Amino acid sequence: MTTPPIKAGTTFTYNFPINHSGTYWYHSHTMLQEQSGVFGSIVIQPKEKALDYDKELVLMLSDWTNEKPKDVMRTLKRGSEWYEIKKGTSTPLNQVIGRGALGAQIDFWRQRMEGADIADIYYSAFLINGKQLAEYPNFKPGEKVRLRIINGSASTQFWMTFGGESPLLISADGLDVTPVKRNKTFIAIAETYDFIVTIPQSGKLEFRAMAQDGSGTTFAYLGKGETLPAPIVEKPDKIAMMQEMARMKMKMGAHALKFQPKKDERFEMKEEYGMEMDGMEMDHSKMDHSKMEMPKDSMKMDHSKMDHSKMNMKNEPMQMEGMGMNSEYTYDYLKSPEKTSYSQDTPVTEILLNLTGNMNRYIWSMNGVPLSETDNIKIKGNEVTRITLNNLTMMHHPMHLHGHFFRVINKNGEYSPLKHTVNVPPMEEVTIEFYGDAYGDWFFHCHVLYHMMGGMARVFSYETPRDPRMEQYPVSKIMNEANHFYTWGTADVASHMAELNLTSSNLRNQFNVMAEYGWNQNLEAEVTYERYLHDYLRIFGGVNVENETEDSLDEIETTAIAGIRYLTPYLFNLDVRIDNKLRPQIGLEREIMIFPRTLAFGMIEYQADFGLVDDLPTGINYGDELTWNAGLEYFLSKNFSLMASYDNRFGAGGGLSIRF
Ligand SMILES: [Cu+2]
Repeated sequence: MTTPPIKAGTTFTYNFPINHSGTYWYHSHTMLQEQSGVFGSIVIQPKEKALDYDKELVLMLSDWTNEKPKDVMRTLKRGSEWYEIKKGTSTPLNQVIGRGALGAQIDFWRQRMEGADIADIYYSAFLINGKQLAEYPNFKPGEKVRLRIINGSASTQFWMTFGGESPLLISADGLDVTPVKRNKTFIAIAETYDFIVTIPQSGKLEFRAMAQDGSGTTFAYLGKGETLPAPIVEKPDKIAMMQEMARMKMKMGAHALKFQPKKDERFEMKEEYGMEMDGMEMDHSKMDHSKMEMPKDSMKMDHSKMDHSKMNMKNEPMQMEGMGMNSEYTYDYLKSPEKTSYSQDTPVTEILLNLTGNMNRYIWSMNGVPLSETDNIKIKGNEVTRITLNNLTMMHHPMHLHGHFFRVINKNGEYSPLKHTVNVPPMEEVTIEFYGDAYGDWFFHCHVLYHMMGGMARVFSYETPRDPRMEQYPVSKIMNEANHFYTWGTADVASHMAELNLTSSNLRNQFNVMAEYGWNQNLEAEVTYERYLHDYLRIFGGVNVENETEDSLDEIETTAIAGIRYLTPYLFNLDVRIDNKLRPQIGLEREIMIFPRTLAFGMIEYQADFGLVDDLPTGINYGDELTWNAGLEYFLSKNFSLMASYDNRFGAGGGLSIRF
């Protein structure tokens, strides 16, 4: 946030001193341009080559969608199931029941979660240097090649594997690490890893990068001849993940949009949500290793790493190994060749950032507050800032800080590696720290592009004067990018009725238009404005139009309505309202993916009339009206579904559902 955006057709020259070498990349930070391919690699050669290799090759990983990135964001905001269906990673109820995971599913629903989640977007292709399959046949047998691998994806993290003997990992995020032989390696978005591979005497070496959710793989081949295949990483099993999380009694559903964004509730949030530390004594003096034989399903701690003599919590925050499920995501294999710790007398400021998200509305935030509702976080110069990143979501978040390298505290203690991006696995905690020596305002954000645009970002400010060129670009402008309105709609055309729904929504505000018309001459239309008080609760007001007498349009009644809408545990949409004739109404709505591509939906509404405003017919002192419907929807494509339903006003029928 130190230089202005480059306007179309203009040129901007960046001048910066080269004070370190390594593998880096650049990309646009304007809206969703990065998804469209506005990125590239930067390689800075070392002054003196210290490592032994003959040639080098950049491998830039990326993800490609044929959709406009803005439509991708809109699809995520509306909560469509389509990407999961298209990727083959949806977990409909029949599969959940078939696997004996109904209990876990109900536990998820209770916490307003649909299920485990790894990646949200369907991609047409995953690419290496722009190709699904990149061939480099000109390397000669025996040559040592330094692969400079960059993950320039918008929202895809990869598992990398190599054919032949395990390669030598020599560098991460541009900086050298203590070389280590390593094959299967996870690369988060924005990370870079350098490996030295040796071209085999006969055959070509395969490099595989599989999207983390197993929805696709991209390949590179080095050399000529028969393929030396890379190990195949198993696809993750989302139902098993859900069962595991339910077994570990994780508390999910921390707010992504708090009731009072200005109120500091970070510590309460950390306490209330996340892993349940059942019976775990965190007072180290009381920690008795002999008693730490925990049941297999509970937390797995790596005892070898718990060296009490080194447990000076103040200077070297302890990193817990966390749950078994995420054990393959630690950075323990990264060790800096030199000490990275700071002198003991440097003052330390601690910051807690809970990573929070709401899949239903696709809002991402920190401490329950999206970027647009925060102030800058002040960073002190010449001091250490230590940040605890506590992930309270089901997803991985590759967190990136501009302008700094930070220490990622791991088992290597004083030799913990320096990085610019750190992946924080679901429900895990990672500590990073950096010394304040860069001045200006710096963006800190999740590098999943759609999470960043959903609000999972902050501005770190040294509160030094801004560059005068930035005058037209106040920080608030960037901060509001996460608060844009997205608009979507559906239209049903069926044998018994027609229906139109329109929604326009930003973080706190939503406008809805709904119109239903039954060919048997029944209609209902409604326009409402809603205000989100927090993730699950909104207040609304508007106008409702309905025909008075059944099967006749002779009398149309228009009423003003006001009420609350609430997403209940188990994912029911509750609507409680009253109209200007003082008639209360309660409604409940739910949809469930029951088979692949097949959604079941149902709605029930009950309105009571005590005759408080209009007189009831003589002899009656209480009137009521029950409305309900139920049906099925079968997804044909992103925009079309077949639907069939029964509605007690319109009767039964079927037709086409269009999403736009
Ligand atoms: Cu994220």
